[in-house]
Amino acid sequence: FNVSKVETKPIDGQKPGTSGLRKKVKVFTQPNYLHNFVQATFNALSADKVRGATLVVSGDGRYYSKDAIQIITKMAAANGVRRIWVGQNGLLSTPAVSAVIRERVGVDGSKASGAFILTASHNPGGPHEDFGIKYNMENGGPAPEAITDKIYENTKTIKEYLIADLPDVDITTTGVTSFGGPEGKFDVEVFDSATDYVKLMKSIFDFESIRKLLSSPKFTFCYDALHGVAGAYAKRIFVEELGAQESSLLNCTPKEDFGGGHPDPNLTYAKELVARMGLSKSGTQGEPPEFGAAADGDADRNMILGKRFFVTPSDSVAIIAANAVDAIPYFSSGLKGVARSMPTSAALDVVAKSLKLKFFEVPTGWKFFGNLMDAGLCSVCGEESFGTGSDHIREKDGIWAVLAWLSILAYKNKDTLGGDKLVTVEDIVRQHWSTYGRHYYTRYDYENVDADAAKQLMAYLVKLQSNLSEVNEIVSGISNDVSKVVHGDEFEYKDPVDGSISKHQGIRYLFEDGSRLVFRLSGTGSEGATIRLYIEQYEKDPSKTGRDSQALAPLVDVALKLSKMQEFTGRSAPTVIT
Ligand code: VG1
Ligand code: CO
Repeated sequence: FNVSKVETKPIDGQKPGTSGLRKKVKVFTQPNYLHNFVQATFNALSADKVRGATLVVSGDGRYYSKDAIQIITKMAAANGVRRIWVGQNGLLSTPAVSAVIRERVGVDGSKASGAFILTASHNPGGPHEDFGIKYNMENGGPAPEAITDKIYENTKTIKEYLIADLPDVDITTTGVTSFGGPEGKFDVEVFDSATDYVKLMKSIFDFESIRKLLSSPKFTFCYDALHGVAGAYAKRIFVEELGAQESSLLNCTPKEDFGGGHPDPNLTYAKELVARMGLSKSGTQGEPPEFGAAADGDADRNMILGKRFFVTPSDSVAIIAANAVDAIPYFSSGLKGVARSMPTSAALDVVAKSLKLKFFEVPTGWKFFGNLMDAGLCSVCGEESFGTGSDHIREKDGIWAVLAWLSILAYKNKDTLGGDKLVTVEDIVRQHWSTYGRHYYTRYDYENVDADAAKQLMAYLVKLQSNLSEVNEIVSGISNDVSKVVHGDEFEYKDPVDGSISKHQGIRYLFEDGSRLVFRLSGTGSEGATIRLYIEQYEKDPSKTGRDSQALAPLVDVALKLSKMQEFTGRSAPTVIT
């Protein structure tokens, strides 16, 4: 093949957010838009990570992925990359990409040093919806800010990109296609999307004990991939390896437009699963399964449900951490430490304290956990946004979280599966609350708010936070049922491993009784601004941990009035509550 240099000009707005660059498909398909970003990425990496390197290119299969894979392949060849690895049909979940970078050995013995992941995660897909791209490094984790900043700087000065005149490569069948270029050979290796990931999961969990649980007539199961890429793994793992019935899989055929749905595993968007689990307001058809779970588009998120019971993601990571050593072989020699993102509830903190584990609070986004894991400081971590994971890879992992829960259920039921009483998801959570206390928690999202209005609201909160007596005066005027604000700040993080500092990571109001209000702007939206409001209240008294989430009502009221939410945004209600 031949390589050409194509002249181009900078395009505005190519700044990677919390998890890569996410925009509407019609933005990505503008002339040179993807090309500029990909070349800017190559230029941001050190030469040895490009020339002669092996890179993975795949994603959640959303609309425009197939075209993007061909473009990136041609640009990689032109930039001196030696090999491109593609999951069959371009499909690899985000956690599987991380696993492939870390574990996979190519047919010729090669190892990958990075990946372009093509996904906009939980955002809808299709010609009028979102596309996304992010770069992951040699450790399998998202590029750190030093690299994403460099990529963004490069997009502002780019003048040309390189592209090879390769034919389109068939990505529907596995095997290697080789080409000869000006600098020698270039290979495209297409491989099965699930093999490496399944192998890794089998090395972490006791599949035999999970299989016993799933085959017990007392235990019923349901998994909803929301037509995302998790479907490419669900059948292999849950049905073929673990013996679940095929009818327990919902929406497990990956689709370019996620079947027109919003592939976000929460109580609002995973409607079918929510109804099956008996949690829908409109009632249920028959007896719900004992366990249900869902994934997002790229399968790094998870939602865990019991029969008529929702497990908050903040509780989920705390419960996994509390039980990991007993229930999951990978952790049998102990946890190195645990970590959560700042807005995630402090349920994990209480577990860490009681088990005397190292504990870290990092900014939102998975890239901050990676350094801790690489340094051997953290085994289990999670975010309130339905993300849970461990140091087996450097991304959050939706199916791992489900297997972790199934392992805990198998462990808790190991002596009693033959009897008639099952220890349920709800039992496990209530037991956890009575031991550690309960963190009531809710998140309000205001999507597609006018960007200036959102900025003003945040600026107002930053200013207000510096004067606690004024804050407390306002708070006491709103409600007598909340405690006093004792601290306010803008969260800032110093990475304990490399010393890098991340500023402006959200505004916090901390209350005397452990309650918290957090406000931050989303870094993953593709339109306007999204304001996230996180509300949390701690209840230690076991006689009070059974109340429903109405317990939070006074604090919600304070949050909305204190921030003048309606005044700034014109919104009387959030877009989504999780
Ligand atoms: C959101 C979540 C954050 C998560 C990120 C990527 O970011 O809040 O916790 O890590 O999405 O998840 P933001 O900046 O919009 O709040 V995914 O599943 O999109 O890779
Ligand atoms: Co995701």
